[in-house]
Amino acid sequence: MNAYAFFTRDLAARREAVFLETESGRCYTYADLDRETARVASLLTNLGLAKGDRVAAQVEKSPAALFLYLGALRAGLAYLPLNTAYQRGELGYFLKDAEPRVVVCRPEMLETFAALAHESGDPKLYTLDERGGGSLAEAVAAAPDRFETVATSDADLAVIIYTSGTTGRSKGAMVTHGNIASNGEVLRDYWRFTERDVLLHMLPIFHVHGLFVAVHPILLAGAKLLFHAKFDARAALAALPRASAMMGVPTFYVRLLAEPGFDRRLVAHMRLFVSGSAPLLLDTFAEFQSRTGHTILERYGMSEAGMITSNPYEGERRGGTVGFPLPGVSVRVRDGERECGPGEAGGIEIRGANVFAGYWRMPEKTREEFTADGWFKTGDVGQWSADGYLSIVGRAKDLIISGGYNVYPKEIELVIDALPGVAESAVVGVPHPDFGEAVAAIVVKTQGATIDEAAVIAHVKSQIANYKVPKRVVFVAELPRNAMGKVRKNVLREQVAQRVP
Ligand code: MCA
Ligand code: AMP
Repeated sequence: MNAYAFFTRDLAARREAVFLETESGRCYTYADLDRETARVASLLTNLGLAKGDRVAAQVEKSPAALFLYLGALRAGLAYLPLNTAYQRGELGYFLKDAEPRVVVCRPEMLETFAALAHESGDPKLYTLDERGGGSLAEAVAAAPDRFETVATSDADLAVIIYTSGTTGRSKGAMVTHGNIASNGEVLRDYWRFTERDVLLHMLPIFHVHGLFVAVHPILLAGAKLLFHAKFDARAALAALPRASAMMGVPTFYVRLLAEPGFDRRLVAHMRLFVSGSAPLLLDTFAEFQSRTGHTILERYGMSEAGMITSNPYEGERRGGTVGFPLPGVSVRVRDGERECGPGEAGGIEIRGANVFAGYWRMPEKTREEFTADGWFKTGDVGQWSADGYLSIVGRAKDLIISGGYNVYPKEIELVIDALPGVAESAVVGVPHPDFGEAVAAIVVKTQGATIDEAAVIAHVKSQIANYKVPKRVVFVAELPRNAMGKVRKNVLREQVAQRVP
């Protein structure tokens, strides 16, 4: 079934209910959702796009951007959301790889995309600004507001999410209608969303957390979103009295706790706080509990699989753990071929209707990431407790998670190594009070080179997304290596940890 049709199957009964309210108080009902997504779907279909064709978007968060996603879904097209921090080089790769037929961008990026379009199949370009204006808005406004949702099967492609890889090359995770429909329904039920809920939505909508997890259960429940363009602690304090639930990355909760006005009284009426995308530190978990009386519910997921495990709604929410496998999701922890018992660390492998269909045009890579018996290897290292709670105790993949964004060291090392004066570099994640982990670079100069920290930072900033830029650059005479010649990143991590932030 088409996931949009599934999410909105009760829409006729709640047309006048508010689906989304913006920061400035503008409301969109479920009837508006129906009309706006019909217009998007009509426009895209009338352009000749057919099932499976890609629609890419690098736009600011706005109701129109959300309707673009849901309209593409409704038309059976594959939506490709792009982080607004991505720069030209990153974007060029995504467009060439995915070959979208339509690209929607911010007005100030039109020239960049026009230049890239020539090398990637000449997609049709539209603009959309943060207020919902631009050539897309004009075309959508002129399109019919009725549309018969395109029938799709569970296996049909709904979204491509690019995730960086350990080699520095990004992979497009193919997420299907069946993946998002099943996961959305499980989350609505597990976290008990009903039409009475009001979710404070401050996450970006170009990743799974903000686009799927914080939207699909709301649609299915007929609930309401308080839709803010970005996270802001003060704005959250002002909005929380009208909300019943909130979802965020750990940095959101760290920043809320830094606000003196964030107290028990302000959130006494709240039903649920959910955290994910990165480890929630035990300190944050405990301080939140003592300050507000609420126990944050931590869950675990990834782009390739949506949500995998969750702490319980009722029952003990245990800090430092990500709870139990969600209904319909199987999780095993293995050390090689052997299943680990409680207290033993091993690779987390998963199976279920939530697991993606593979990496876009990378059959080899896809095969590598699945076991012979069909389980997806997450690259996370986990451990069961005796009573069945899963903890994430490490990562087999060389990955840094900063403020909920994934950063693969290899990609940054390649950029730094290309700078004249650099002999080689190593990038590691170090503890950071705000972002959980921060990117740090260790650089070896070529003989006689005069580059400094500012030059390295400026160079990286000019090439790739800003959240990937090292917060600190440290120069050393040589990189520590093991007998195999591999850089000993754990040694470097300890050496630079004291020097960040
Ligand atoms: C911003 N900056 C960052 C980050 N965000 N640096 C490191 N890590 C970050 N996450 C830097 C910018 O480069 C900039 O530096 C400066 O901070 C200010 O930027 P600004 O955009 O104003 O920052 P902010 O508004 O304070 O943003 C911080 C944030 C944001 C609110 C924590 O990063 C955020 O919303 N993160 C959520 C990420 C997320 O949704 N992840 C879900 C992935 P300069 O000025 O030098 O340029 S989905 C997922 O992981 C799976 C499926 C799951 O389980 O959910
Ligand atoms: P992404 O590729 O952006 O979907 O990020 C997925 C990764 O985020 C997972 O593979 C985990 O490493 C990490 N992650 C998500 N939720 C949690 C959590 N609650 N605790 C620790 N790591 C998490």
